[in-house]
Amino acid sequence: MFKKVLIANRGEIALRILRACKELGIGTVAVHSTADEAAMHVRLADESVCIGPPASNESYLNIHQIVAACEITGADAIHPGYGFLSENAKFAEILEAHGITFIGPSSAHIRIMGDKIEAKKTVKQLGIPVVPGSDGAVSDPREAKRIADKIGYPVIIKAASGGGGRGMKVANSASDLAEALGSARKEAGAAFGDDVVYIEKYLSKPRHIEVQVMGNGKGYLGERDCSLQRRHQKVLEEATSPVLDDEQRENIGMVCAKAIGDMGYSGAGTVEFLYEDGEFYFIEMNTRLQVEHPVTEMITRIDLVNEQLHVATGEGLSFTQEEVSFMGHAIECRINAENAHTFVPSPGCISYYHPPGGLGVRVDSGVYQGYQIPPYYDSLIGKLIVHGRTRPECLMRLRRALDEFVVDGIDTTLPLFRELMTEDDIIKGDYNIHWLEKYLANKS
Ligand code: MV4
Repeated sequence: MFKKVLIANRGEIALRILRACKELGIGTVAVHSTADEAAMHVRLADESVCIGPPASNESYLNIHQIVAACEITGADAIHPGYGFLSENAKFAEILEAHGITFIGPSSAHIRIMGDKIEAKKTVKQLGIPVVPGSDGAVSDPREAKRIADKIGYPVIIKAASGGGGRGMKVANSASDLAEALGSARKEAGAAFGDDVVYIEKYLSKPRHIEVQVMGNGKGYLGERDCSLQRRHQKVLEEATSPVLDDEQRENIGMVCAKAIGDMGYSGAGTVEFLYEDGEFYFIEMNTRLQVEHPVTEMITRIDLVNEQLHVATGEGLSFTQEEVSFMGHAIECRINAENAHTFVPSPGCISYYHPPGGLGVRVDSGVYQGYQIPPYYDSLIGKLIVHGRTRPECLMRLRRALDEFVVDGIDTTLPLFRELMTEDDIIKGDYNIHWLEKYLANKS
């Protein structure tokens, strides 16, 4: 096992990784910006290194500073968490060249999945069902029309370097198509420095369901339903999906596990699908540990970060697929330092903090009473994850935990979740990717 791991992240995920390292007796190195001197991840780590000023570009994204911190402290591996450098193929490549283990897949796999056209081609060949569309890049409006006529309208145009919803355009008919193509290319060029786009059939009311894969083609850990989102930011995630049965779960899980095995993929990964009318359609693959991984941990009782560490040393997974079972139901609420109605960020001092506890309740957070939330980073300050034997029991417990949770001094999204717990569609699990935005629009 590694002797010392450097955690190239901050906030709740840095704590999550620290905890897994401590349980394995691995030494920990925190890195931090000058704005994060009082952050919990710095306090809990065995050692810490200041890597730069508040701006992420100069600190948490500063590859040279992070590699230097690694060499100074003698850490033998880096866990990137999510966001920041977690899906940066160049970073993984530089670590490979320095003989530092990147706790994640190879730089080659990160690069393939970062190109949405390559990703789709790759997984399609390996038997994963994809959204019908162009086989590759499309730049000529006449070719676009030929493809759209074949797959049928509406169609969606997406950036090959995109993801997270930027640079997407929907065309409802042939008369919209040329303009949608032009504006998608222009937006993609401006946002990503790459104007390559592709075309897909537009699915109008899908759910977003993602499959957790792990390691070496032997592990799939079920799915998460992440359909409740606002502006491409997930708000609440649950496992298992309220709309899948055991047979569907096993089928899509096996297809994904086999594909990543054939690919020689190593580490944690998420295969993202849109799900509509009983069918799965691949859209993207994430090559990192995700924010919402705890719901999978709660229903499988498997520590995903521990497994990542074991896979990264070459030891492999601690479980076989036969040992994996899905028990009960878990829901995660993302607690952001934001106004629950306007979603305006709310940095500042947490004057009082009381997290909930009790059976089936988990809070992953890096904050504490008296902590000053800096304005420079993502507004996620914690996650409330609740487990129950059934979905109704989970909801009942979540309502109770939300009532116990007190965060004073700043605005948080907690009031939104308390509201959602009384909504019929949420209670029934009857929602798609558009549900939350429609709900919020109707309220105001
Ligand atoms: C789509 C789609 C409908 N049809 N693709 C948005 C983010 C990007 N990762 C993929 N996205 C979508 N792709 C087809 N062919 C609708 C979305 C989409 C979406 C997907 C997942 C979660 C939330 C979403 C919100 C709006 C649009």
